[in-house]
Amino acid sequence: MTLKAQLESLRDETFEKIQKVADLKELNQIRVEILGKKGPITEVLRGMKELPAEERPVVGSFANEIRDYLAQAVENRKEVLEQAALDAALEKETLDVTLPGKQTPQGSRHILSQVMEEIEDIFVGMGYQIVEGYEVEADHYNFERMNLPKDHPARDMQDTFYISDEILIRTHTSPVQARTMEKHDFSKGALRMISPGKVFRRDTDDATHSHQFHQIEGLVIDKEITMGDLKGTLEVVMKKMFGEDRNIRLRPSYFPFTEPSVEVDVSCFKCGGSGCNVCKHTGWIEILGAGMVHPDVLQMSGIDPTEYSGFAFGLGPDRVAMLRYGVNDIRSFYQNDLRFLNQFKVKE
Ligand code: FA5
Repeated sequence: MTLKAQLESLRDETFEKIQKVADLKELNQIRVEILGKKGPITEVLRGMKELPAEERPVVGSFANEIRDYLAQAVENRKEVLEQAALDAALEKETLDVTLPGKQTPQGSRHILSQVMEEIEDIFVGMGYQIVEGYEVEADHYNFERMNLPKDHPARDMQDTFYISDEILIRTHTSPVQARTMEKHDFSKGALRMISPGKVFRRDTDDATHSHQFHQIEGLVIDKEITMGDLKGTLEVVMKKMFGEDRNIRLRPSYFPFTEPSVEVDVSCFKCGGSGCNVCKHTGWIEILGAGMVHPDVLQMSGIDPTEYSGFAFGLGPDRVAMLRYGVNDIRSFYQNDLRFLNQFKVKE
């Protein structure tokens, strides 16, 4: 067989092989075998020096032609196989864009946080600062500085968990009053603050009592603050919270840290005062405790009661939320039942 015939049959056999191969790895093997440095075509080209001079260019260019032809065939086959592999992968990984997406459950602020933030916004709008207190508090601030010395009978109403004789978990947010008063620089103006937070008491849980609940403390100290300022402030706040038609009334009460002390009622937002199940047919809803800061409390915080006076109040936002949303058991707020909590879901 002539060299030319040999090359021709090599071309045809290889071409056929290339067309049949179904795998990219095998195709590469064929390429290396036939077109590589040790392949038959390179061998022919290498053996050309044995040929008579006039045949060399003819054989050389024919061998080159075959090499280019086969290289192109490999390239074409490679494209076909790659496309087929891609088609198969796409077929396997078909994405149905009409399927419903996976739902990621999204949380929302707790209803009590929402109510507290709403009350905070009202006071911030009136120029109050928000002060954070400590949930683990000293007996000194929780009781003594609030005019409740160790043997005071009113301590019984606010028993709590003691970490040591002097450290407890606070029973109200009132200790923040003492902590803020002793730090305030009155040369820079009046003190106007609120302090929201958790408080804890040895109360038996029932529909309106929880051993852990929230309070929002309020305190204003300046020269010539009167009971009129307290009443006016609370009236504005209650109207913002429960509607412009609301009225408030003050009833005498007792707290060791205020003198005089009052309980504040707001006219019922459901019946407007005529009597219904929300206001227990009285027309009024008890909403907070308040009073004029006791002179002894001012004095203990280094403030001269002959020069300064002030008012303070303590509000229970859990009870506000209960009234506002008709929740008849305070424990619902703390049981983490999503069927209950999701009713108050807000879009953040
Ligand atoms: C106080 O704690 C006073 N420190 C409030 C105060 C501050 C008066 C400043 C004057 C000046 P009292 O114990 O009444 O007061 O609680 C205040 C509010 O907390 C109540 O009106 C009620 O809304 C809420 N509260 C009290 N105990 C519980 C409880 N166990 N569960 C839920 N809310 C409660």
